Amino acid sequence: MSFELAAKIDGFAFEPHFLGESEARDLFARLVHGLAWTQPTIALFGVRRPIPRLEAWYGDLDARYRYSGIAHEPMPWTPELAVLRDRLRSYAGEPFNSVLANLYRDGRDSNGWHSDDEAELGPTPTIASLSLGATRRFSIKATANGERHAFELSNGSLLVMSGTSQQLWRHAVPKEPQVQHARINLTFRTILAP
Ligand SMILES: O=C(O)CCC(=O)C(=O)O
Ligand SMILES: [Mn+2]
Repeated sequence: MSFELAAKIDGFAFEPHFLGESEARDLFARLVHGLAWTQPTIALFGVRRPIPRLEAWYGDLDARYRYSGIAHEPMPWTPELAVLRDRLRSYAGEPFNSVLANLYRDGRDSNGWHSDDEAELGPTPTIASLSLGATRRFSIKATANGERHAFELSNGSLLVMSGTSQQLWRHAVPKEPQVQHARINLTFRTILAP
């Protein structure tokens, strides 16, 4: 989809060059080796399977979070993640206190249809999603009528989802078997106090 169209979907703001190419590439190289990646399993229709990507959860000590039946205890901020958090806090005007990092090792890794609608995020969460490495498609589908759009999330791009975006849309990162390189996505979130 074009950037013009992206700008018109309420609750989605796309900044293709939030980080410069080389800064984003350097950051990718440090995070791919520097974060404590795990591959949790989730139960789907009674079958436990590893998620089709790796993930790592960082944040303030009290920013606990459950999703897809997984309890996430945050690890303490790394220096790189803390710098990005501070930049994104001032850019988005949100007190982000955690980040879920996803590592898509290649185009066989993916993220299925979901909304980030957990109670801990409140009804209208702002989520800042920074992409590093390989470009991957981010598809959105309206819960009401199935209307679909897609963003190409390239190295250094930032997608900010806010307002009713999690209520009105589901999103996914589909498999793209032709993609041979890895991608890291950092979703900065604000976990509300229990
Ligand atoms: O990888 C992405 O762009 C999206 C990740 C995502 O939806 C999530 O972590 O909830
Ligand atoms: Mn999500």
